[in-house]
Order: sequence, then structure tokens, then C-alpha cells
Amino acid sequence: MTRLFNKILIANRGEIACRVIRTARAMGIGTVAVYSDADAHALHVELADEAVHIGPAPAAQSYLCADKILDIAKRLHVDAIHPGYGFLSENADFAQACEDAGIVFIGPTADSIRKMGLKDEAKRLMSLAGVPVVPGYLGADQSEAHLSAQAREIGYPVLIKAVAGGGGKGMRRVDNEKDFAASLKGAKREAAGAFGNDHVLIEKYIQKPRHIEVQVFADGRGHGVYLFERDCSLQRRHQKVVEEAPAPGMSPALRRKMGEAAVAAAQTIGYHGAGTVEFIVDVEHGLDGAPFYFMEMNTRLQVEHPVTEMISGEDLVEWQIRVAAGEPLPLDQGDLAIDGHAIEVRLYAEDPSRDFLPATGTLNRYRPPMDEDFTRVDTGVREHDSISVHYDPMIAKIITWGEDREAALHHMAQALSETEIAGLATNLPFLKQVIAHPEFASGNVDTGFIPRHADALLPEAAPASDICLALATLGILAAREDRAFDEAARSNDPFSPWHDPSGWQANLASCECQDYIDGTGASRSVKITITDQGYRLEIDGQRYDAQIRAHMEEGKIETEISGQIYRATILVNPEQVQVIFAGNTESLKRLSAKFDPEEDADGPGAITAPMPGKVLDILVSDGDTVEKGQALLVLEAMKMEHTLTAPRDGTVSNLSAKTGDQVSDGAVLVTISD
Ligand code: MV4
Repeated sequence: MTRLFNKILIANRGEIACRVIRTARAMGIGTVAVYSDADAHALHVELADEAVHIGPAPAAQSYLCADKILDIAKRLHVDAIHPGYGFLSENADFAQACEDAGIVFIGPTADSIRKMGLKDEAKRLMSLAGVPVVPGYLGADQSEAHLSAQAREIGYPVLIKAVAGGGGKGMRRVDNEKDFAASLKGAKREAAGAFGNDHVLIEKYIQKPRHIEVQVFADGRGHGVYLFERDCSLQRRHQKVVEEAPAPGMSPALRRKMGEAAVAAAQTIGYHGAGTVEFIVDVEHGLDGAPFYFMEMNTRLQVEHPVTEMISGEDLVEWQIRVAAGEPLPLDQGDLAIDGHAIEVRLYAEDPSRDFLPATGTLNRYRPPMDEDFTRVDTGVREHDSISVHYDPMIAKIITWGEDREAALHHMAQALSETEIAGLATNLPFLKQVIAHPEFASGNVDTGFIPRHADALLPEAAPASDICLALATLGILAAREDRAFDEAARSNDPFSPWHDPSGWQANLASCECQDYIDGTGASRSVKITITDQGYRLEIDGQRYDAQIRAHMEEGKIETEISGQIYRATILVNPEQVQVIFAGNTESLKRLSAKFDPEEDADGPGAITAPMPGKVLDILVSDGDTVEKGQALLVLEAMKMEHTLTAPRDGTVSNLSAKTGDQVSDGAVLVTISD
């Protein structure tokens, strides 16, 4: 095979850097990784042929530094740069700078990126090309009087959108005229703050939308194809959670109409490379014959591209590299067909029980699903790696394929139940609930799905089962036995009792208790007695005879409890025990005599910043009485807003934060006392 490029630089990190390296390597192309201080030992650095340090952890000083990255590219004589997604991937100036330096930017031209950068301009171009757009006003005149008159003409409800917007920022739904002025003000303020551009456009509000996007490829010389659609309707606050291909219920006729519209959208701006044309489909009256409208075009490879790869059998990164090198598109439209169905879920380090606050910490245990026939895992981390505050908290994308949607869903449920993860909070339990939801199984997906079913998708914490408590306790005992055994091995006294392999019991008083706090906050106690056979455990008056039958690798034990065999992984540390068992991870806080659950280090009821961030809003004052769950203040961290809520009923005091304050991780913001 002739080599298209000798060497490419991947201007990204995490799973997408790993993903690009994999294909480059398969094509015989050399790879250069770049990394920040936080990523010195990251997987993408290990996988690349060469790796160059680019700066401190914050992206603004590393992965977003176009100049540094270009300098490295020149110094190491790379032929092309793959930007992945995020960071510099949709930065027109960077694409231009690459071109000026004689290095191929694996993506569209700077001109294409600019044309799709602003919503009003993109809509104008699309209308001209005959691509349907949502009825509305494009905003040449930004006066309140004129915009308000336009909104009345369009008919309420309307949606005000920032022309420079993204991720739902600067967007306001307005239901009637009397609210228009205030909403306009809010949208403009938010847009000016977030994008430095307060221009807005007005659209008819689509009540029941589906987000269906079309993967396109064009060669910049008049050839374009579509690789079908993805449904990304399952989102939480504009963050995609589940994506699938094809879209459930899509007819071949609508697929073709949307596919051809998407290719026309790309052609009209002379696009080349991979792109995604996002449509909103109005499913008020079902998907059959539903109107669809152009929303935006993403001029990059997307996070969810694997579902398209799974149903098309094509490697989109390989296509990108070929097209960037000037080769024609690998296939014509007629050569492309859909095979089966694929679903992707995004596994995030975030805590569903704390309003999906991003979580940081170490992946003490991280075992993605093993099956390789129907399951693909794209990840940028390995066990013992940590998730920091500096970047997107995505841990992995889990993708499954099946002959049809039902089969793909079945494989997904299986894959999620096999996934073992501990050390930080993740959305894994939430994903399991989504996948298991009957309405999701029926294919009835619209953008309102997650908000509509929020309660069912976030089940209340249940008390830990007796088996879970027994396993936790046996895990602690097993760890103790292991330590004693190691000591014996180190000891050279052949008569040491530790050398007796038959039923020794290490460091155990004849009777002791292990006390825990389970997920509901309840304290639970397990009384342990040594018996001839092993241990007797007493939980809430119930007795269980238990044995540790085998110590397997890294925390995995085989136990027998009341005659039944249970295998589980128990991760023990002084503060907590994590029990990974039957597809679930349960965390139990360990209670020692000196630890009082009501008193943490900061005093009773202290609300601390869960991560460094900025205080956006304060919703209470000193002396207010609040109820458990009531919103206290809003923090912006990792580019997202998080509402901190009262952990219990009480009175607000020690309110130290002010709106606009930058607070550090662990800072006490307010106290809730009795
Ligand atoms: C809309 C809409 C309803 N009507 N436009 C949200 C982000 C941006 N990409 C487009 N978005 C929407 N535009 C009109 N005229 C509803 C949304 C929307 C949405 C769209 C896709 C997926 C999830 C969404 C969640 C809320 C709102």
C-alpha cells in the first residue's frame, strides 16, 4: 500500500486521539501525540510513535495553543494534523495556519468552517441551496421592537437563538408576547458573555423535536455522499447521552430526502472531508412525512461517529485521511448500505445523585465490557488513571451492534452490566436505566425523553442488601487474610502460625463489628464471629454462615454465604468499601468509632465546592430556612452549570460566597444548621 502521509500529528487527547492513532497505524502512517502536564502518562501518549509535551494542564495553555502545535508539527516534519473534535477542530484560523505552513489540516477549509460558524449566515446559505430551515427571522434588524414584531408574525411559541450560539447557550423559549422583551434581554446578555456576540435570530419553536443528523463526506471537487443518519435525541441539558444509527422508525424515503439535503448543504459551501448536518425533525404527528429543518453543520468528526462505522462497515478516520490526502471518496452512494443497528452510550465521570456534577478521581477499578463480537469500546483511559477537572469527563463510549435495534439494545444491556468501575461516581446506573426504559425500547425517542422520565431514570438509593453487606465484610476479612499471608511469607520462622494454611484467622478478635453507612445514609452493622468453618455474620438479627472460598486477582473473591456461592470484587480502603457484584457497584462508607456521619471535617452541614469553579448565582441568604434538596447556589465548573442543594432541612448561615467569586475545590460556601 502506498502511504498517503508519512506522519500525522494528533492535536487532541483522550479517546479520540487514541481512535485516530489506531487507524493511522493500521494505514502505516506514523503518529505524533501532544500532551499536557496532566497527560504525561496518558494512553494516547503511550500509543503514539512519538509524543511531545505542549504545556500545563489547562487547555488554554496546551491543547488550544495553535502556535505551539504548529511549531511541533514543523519541527517533527509531519505531513498533516488531525484535530479530533473539540479544541482546535473548528477553529478556522488554525485550519488556515496549517495550510499556510504547508501542513494538511485533516478537515474542511477555513472558509467552510467560517461559513457554518454563525447560525444566521449558515441558514441564509442553506435556504438559498434549497435545504429546509425552520421558519423565522434572521435578524438583520436587532431592535427589540422589530424582533418582537417578527416574533408575533412567526407566531408563539418562538425560540430566540444566539447566532454564535451552541450547547443551548443564549437560547430562550418564549410562549407569549408579554415575556418577549425580558427573554430577549436574557438571551442577549448570555450570548454577549459566552460568545462576545449578542446577535440573535428568532425561530418558530418546534414542540416535539427529534435530533437527527446526517454523516456526509465530500471531496471538494463536486462529489458528496451521505453515510446515513444518527438519532441523538437523548440528551441532558444539550449533552448527548445515547446515540444510535439508523434513526428508529426512519423510512427509506425520508432517509433519502434528508441524506440528499445534507449532501446539498455540504456541496453548496464547497465542503471537503467529514461533516455532520444536524436536522431537527418535527415529530408532533409522527416521523412519517415529518417536516425536517437544517439546524447546523458540524465541520469535524463527531463523538458519535462509531455508530455510523458499525452500520456502514466503513472507517471514517480512514476516509478523512484519504480525502485530506487528495484521494477520491472511497465509495459512491450506491455502494453504501445499512447493515443492522448500532447504539452508543457515553460513560461519564459524573454523579447523577448530585445533579450530574462532574466527578474527579482515580479509576480504582475500570473493566469495560470484554465482548468483541458485538461491542466496541472507545476509551482514552485505563485502570488506575485519573479523571481531572481539566478536560471533558467522558471515560468511554460503549457501542454495541445487532442485526436490529432490539438485538443492539440487548447487547448494550449486557455490556453495561459487565462494566466494572469504581473510584469515582459515574453515570453508569443512569445509562442502565435509560437502556432498560420501555419507552426507549419502543423507539419513541424525542428530545423530551430524559426530562420527561427524570424520576424513573434516577431511582432513589435503596438500602444495601444483606448479601452486599456480607460481601463487603468478607472483602475486608479477605484483605486482612492477604496481609497476614504476606507477612507469613516474609517471615522465615518455619513454625510461625502464619505458615499454617489451614484456617488461620488473622487479627480478628473473637467477636467484632464492621459498621457502614449505605447509599441511603442509614447506618448498618455486621457482627462477625469466627467459626470452625469460617465466619458467622449477623446483620439486623439475621445470621449467615459464610466462607471465603478463594482469593482471586485484585480484590475479586469467591464466597459462600448460607450455602450459596457468590463471586464479587470488593475494593477496600479505610474510608469505604466498594462492592462490585451482579452488574452493580455499591459504595459503603466505613464507620469507625471516631467517625460521626453528622460531623464532617468542616463542621456539621458545611456545603463545600465540589470542584474549582465560579459562583454564578446565590439563591438563599443567611437566616433562610431551607428544605432538603432546595437549591442553594449555582456554580459554573468544567464549562457547565451545577446547582448545589441543601443536604437536609435547616437554616442557612456562614454564607461566604458572592456572585462572580472564583472558588477552589473544597471551599466552604455556606452552612446548613439545625
Ligand atoms: C430548536 C428547538 C425547538 N425549536 N429549535 C438545542 C440546541 C441547538 N442545537 C438546537 N436546539 C433546539 N433547537 C427550534 N426552532 C429545540 C432544541 C432543543 C434540542 C434540539 C436537539 C436536541 C436536544 C434539544 C434539547 C432542547 C432543545
